[in-house]
Amino acid sequence: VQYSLPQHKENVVLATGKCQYSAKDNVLLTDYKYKTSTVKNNKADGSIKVSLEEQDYKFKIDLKVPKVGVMLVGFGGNNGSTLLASILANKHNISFHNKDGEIKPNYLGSMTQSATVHLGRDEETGRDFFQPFNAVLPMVNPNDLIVTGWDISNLNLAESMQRAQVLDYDLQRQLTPLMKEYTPMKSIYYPEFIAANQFDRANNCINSKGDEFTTKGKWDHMMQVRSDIKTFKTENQLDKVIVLWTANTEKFAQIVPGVNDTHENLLQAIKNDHEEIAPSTLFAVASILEGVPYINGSPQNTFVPGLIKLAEHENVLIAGDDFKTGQTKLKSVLTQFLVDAGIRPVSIASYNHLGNNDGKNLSSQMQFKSKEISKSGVINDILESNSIMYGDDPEKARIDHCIVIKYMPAVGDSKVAMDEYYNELMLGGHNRISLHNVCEDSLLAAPIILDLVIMCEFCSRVTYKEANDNGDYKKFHPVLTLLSYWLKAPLAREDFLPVNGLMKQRAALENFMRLLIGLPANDELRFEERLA
Ligand code: NAI
Ligand code: DG6
Repeated sequence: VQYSLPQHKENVVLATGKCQYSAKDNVLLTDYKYKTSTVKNNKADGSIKVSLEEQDYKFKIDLKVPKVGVMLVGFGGNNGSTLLASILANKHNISFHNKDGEIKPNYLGSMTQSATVHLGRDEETGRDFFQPFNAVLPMVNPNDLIVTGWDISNLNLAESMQRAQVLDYDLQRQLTPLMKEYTPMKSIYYPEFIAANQFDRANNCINSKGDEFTTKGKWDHMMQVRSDIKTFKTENQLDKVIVLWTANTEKFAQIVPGVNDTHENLLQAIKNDHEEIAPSTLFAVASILEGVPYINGSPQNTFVPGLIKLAEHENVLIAGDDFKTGQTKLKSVLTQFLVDAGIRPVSIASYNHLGNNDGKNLSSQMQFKSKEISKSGVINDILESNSIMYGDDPEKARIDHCIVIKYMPAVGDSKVAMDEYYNELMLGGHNRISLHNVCEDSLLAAPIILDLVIMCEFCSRVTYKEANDNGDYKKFHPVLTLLSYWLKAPLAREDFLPVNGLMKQRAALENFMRLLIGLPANDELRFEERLA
């Protein structure tokens, strides 16, 4: 089986014996035996019964890379402008100078562009062989993404980039002529959902007359977004579009029975101009009704039950919430390491201060609350995995974990995160780990946005069925939890819990790529070395 990788100008030859290539449809068909185990924990007689389960699946991967458009809500923000700048710098191969010398464009921080997958042992050298993540199966090249978006602020993207103060001046200078060609589309601004200190920014809104904003006509606002999506898709002759929220953090919406609990109620509530309908709800609904995947990069609970049900009803991919960039990414590694090493975290104090517009918005209590919820939950499943240290009741497996965020304009986008991990050791000892982490928020977030888009698109080209099923191949469940690696508070489908540990999330992605080319999950057993 052989296929080409457009981004890499090389061919992959698969001799795994599990794959077939169909030239007629340009698809790869792969057989995979999924093995898992279930446990019956019988507390009455103190026994634990472990059973093995196996299921044969067939996967179909469409190898044609489509032309993809990305629509960012919050296009003119720090993340939005940094993302566009990174694409244009790479696409036009713009090098620039800073005090360290010449910097060539790159996509560091993007797992799909700058990390690798373990494929096996090199026949000749005996060393492990690693292939770029995006060179296992054909993926969209970020340089080919067509980008647009909405913002409540009317600055063009060159001005937004200057306002963001993220990139070195020499790069900004070279990018300005390209960036100024992009202007955000008008957006929806309902003042009560974001901090009052954002009011001055709102001069590019479909629901305003001068300084007056109306929250009446929510259905029409949603339909305007649908129309923007349709127009963008047609004018750019796109095969696919993905919408991603990287606008300000909103306050949490209340879950109100009869309003946002079912998809029918949610649509009716939009028609009724209900006060719990946020701008992000309208963007998500518009995307889903257009059959376009929607990703939430902020912490607010856009995915109320009615919205998840709408995505299920329309069979459209959704993922969220809140990009996992600096402090939290490290926390989901470090806490997992401690707990898996049998060291008992007792408390984690997480402080951060930042001076960008995100920090300004989060200085308001309701918006901070959304972020606090998102940042607090990331260790729960890790603690719950260890009954020796935290007891049998998962609901009670909690430690002191405080989140503090302060707005400090002087540090700009260079968010400073300080964490103290206080851990219990053997025989009453304690260990204290203090971390000081200057995150560079938008330079960490922009590559994550790329990964979310690229992997979301890739997953939409993979379908599956049980091996004995003669019917059609099916899409993945609309709640695309494979994207959890990039998200602080991973959205889980009903009856499932989120997985936060970064290494588990990474293993899922790596093994997913491996299974699609007929390889078993990476188990690190390495028998060739360990057995006599
Ligand atoms: P930002 O404040 O620079 O950008 C947000 C943009 O959204 C602004 O340009 C604002 O005018 C616009 N906006 C606000 N409401 C809007 C609406 N209804 N429609 C369209 N545009 C609207 O913030 P930044 O730093 O770009 O972050 C964006 C979001 O991503 C924030 O919610 C932040 O909490 C979240 N986030 C950022 C991370 C990072 O490391 N940079 C990590 C995790 C989440
Ligand atoms: C301060 O916590 C502001 C937030 O928007 C964060 O910068 C962002 O959520 C990234 O957080 P973390 O914990 O992933 O670095």
